[in-house]
Amino acid sequence: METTSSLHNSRFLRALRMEPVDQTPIWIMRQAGRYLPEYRTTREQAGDFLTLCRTPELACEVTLQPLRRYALDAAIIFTDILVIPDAMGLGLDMIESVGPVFKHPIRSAKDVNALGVPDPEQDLGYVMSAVRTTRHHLDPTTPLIGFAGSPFTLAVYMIEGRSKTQFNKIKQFAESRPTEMHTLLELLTQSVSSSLEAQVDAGVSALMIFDTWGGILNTSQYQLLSLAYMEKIVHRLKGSRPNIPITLFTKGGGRWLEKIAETGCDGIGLDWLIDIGEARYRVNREVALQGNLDPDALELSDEEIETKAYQILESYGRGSGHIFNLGHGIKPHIDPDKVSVLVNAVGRLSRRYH
Ligand code: 1CP
Repeated sequence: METTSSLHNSRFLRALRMEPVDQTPIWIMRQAGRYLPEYRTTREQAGDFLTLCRTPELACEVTLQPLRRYALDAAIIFTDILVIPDAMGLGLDMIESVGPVFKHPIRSAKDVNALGVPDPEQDLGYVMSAVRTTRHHLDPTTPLIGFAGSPFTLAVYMIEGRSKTQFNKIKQFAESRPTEMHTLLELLTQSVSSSLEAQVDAGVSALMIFDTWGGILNTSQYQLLSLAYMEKIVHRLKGSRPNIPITLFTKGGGRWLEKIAETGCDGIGLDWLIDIGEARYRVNREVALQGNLDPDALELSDEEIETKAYQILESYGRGSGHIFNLGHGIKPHIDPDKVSVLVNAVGRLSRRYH
């Protein structure tokens, strides 16, 4: 079987299409990041996080770093979900030990009405250049993943103004200003869709939408405020860029797998709280599943990491449609050698399931 001879036939893209593979593909959420010493060096060279994002050669370099160390099946372009709100005029600052902060958060209806939809090639041109540069330097058979935040998750940061919040402002805004809330989500849907289309045109082979905060909502709010807008994005992309697989990741979304599958997405990202075998049963084996090792498992012994990887492979069972990953991003204090243990274990242990 020809499995790795071309980009189209890469394990990662085949698994997303539920086609047979020789072993389970793997990549790691936040695989380029602070746990890697070479990332910290390049970030220092850039001076700060946003300069790193805005310098295509450096963004390309950090995108490729994890692939030099590990036998990963996909690269993910180095950028951030918050560059879209930044391009909409909110002014992103990345403050050491605080995290992302917006200079002009959304406080009123007036603030929503002042927002525009960014032109991806003009206002986010550095992201598209980073994609083109990375595609040029990346192994031609390795897929590059493009991404964006979900409209709801972006709205959380835009209204709360910063990370590590209690989510009281977003909940208050959604309750007391439903019209403006939907106007904002609609603007974000357009902005995210055109950014994803431009990333495809620049060379990414798959797309992922990170809905990090959809899980703070109850079921009806989730459908209304988060899922409905992700569904609009999926529909638009399926019309405009039909061959590009889309994975939706809602952290805490195990409650809603059937509904997420109904959007027409190709893959669902799972956090570590749900059993992947149960998830596979619930989606009727109709979409691919990505996940779902607890990120804290990388602090365990090598043997324990292998056991945990085995348990996930065994729970998913035989056949394609599984992309191994963590259930959320890798943490900055993890020992890079533990990632080798995991990647090698998944390669070795997964063959018997295919
Ligand atoms: O170097 C640094 O100190 C900055 C840390 C960092 C990194 C490495 C931030 C700030 N962003 C990124 C890059 C990034 N962000 C990538 C590409 C790297 C890769 O995956 O290899 C991706 C996919 C993201 C996505 C992202 N950014 C999400 C969604 C995924 C998730 O983890 O839930 C979110 C919520 C953000 C916002 C953000 N940007 C940065 C931080 C520290 C955060 C989280 C803030 C918070 O805790 O709310």
